[in-house]
Amino acid sequence: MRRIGRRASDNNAVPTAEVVILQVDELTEAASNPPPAEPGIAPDPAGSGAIRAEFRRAAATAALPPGLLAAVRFGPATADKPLGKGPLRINVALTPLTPAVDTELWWAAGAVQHGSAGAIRYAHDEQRLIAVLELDEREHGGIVGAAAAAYSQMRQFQQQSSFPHLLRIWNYLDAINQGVGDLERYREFCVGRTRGLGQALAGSYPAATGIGHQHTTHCLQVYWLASRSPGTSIENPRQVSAYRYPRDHGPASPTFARATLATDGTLLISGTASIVGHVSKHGGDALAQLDETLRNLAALNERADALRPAQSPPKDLLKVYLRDPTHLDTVVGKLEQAFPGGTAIYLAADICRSELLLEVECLRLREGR
Ligand code: 3EB
Repeated sequence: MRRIGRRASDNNAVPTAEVVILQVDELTEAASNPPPAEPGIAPDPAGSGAIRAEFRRAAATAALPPGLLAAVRFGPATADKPLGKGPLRINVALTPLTPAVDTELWWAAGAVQHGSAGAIRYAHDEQRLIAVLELDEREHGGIVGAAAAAYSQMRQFQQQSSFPHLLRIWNYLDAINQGVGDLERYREFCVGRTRGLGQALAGSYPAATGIGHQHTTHCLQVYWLASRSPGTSIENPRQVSAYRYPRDHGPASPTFARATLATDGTLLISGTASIVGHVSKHGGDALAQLDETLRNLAALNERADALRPAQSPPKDLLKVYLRDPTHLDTVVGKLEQAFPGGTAIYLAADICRSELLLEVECLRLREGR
């Protein structure tokens, strides 16, 4: 992955070899069965192979439409996770706060294949791969061991993958603020993540989210989007890069970039909060935190705009993580104002620093829909 912004002194250890993934039970899904034209849905209008995603309500997708790479549903876990048929299904154990949308659909570019490798389940098309890894902390001696195992497995999988370039990672864990000082579970997660990654990705981190469940699952869930072609990491001029946070924020820095710009012009913005420099701002004031967060998002969009040609108006898919659901009304109006034409999923969730009340991530699509 190329980098923009602050310089990294670390080695770039990203594997670039095109090697076939070890596939346990790869199956080809009906390439000859193109998705039907639905109102408002054009699975790949220009045949461009660009990233295409949308938010929907699960009730409306009880039977998922064909042509999907993956479906990420937010809410209580459903019974079965069928393997080897249909899109990759991921369930994230966070409660949606509005009835409007609760499912993130990723459309496929071309034929979909899927399989598993160890605990990793994945699906890929001709351009990209989405994979998920869910580990029970109790089988790894806690969050440090689970994070180390997850990231070690991801690293090995990605190093052999035909889609070696990580664009985006989502991390969800229990009780993220439990524990004091360096024993806070988020900081322990960071220690395990660094242990599992080693020098892989150093200097070319992808965008990420790190968020806490509000009830016990015992599960560390990591899912990621990877590509055949490298993205460009983008940093925020208003913020210290997370991987350069000073020691006060924990023994191991968070290993993510503020955003990744994919080769198709899609911008994947990390979980973004009210942090300026490396310091949390506006403790206790949700509205002020939202304003600061919006300034951080605007700075990232501005950086990305300078790197790619003007295109059709963007489509923004936002996830808003709220520690306290009573802040919902305050946040919705302001966010809709800041992202006219955007779609948001609001989720009850804990944020990685206890003073932060909210976090917002954004997928800025450029396919003019
Ligand atoms: C921050 O800016 C807020 O640990 O992967 C945002 C996105 C945050 C990703 C991660 C953490 C992570 O430091 C927290």
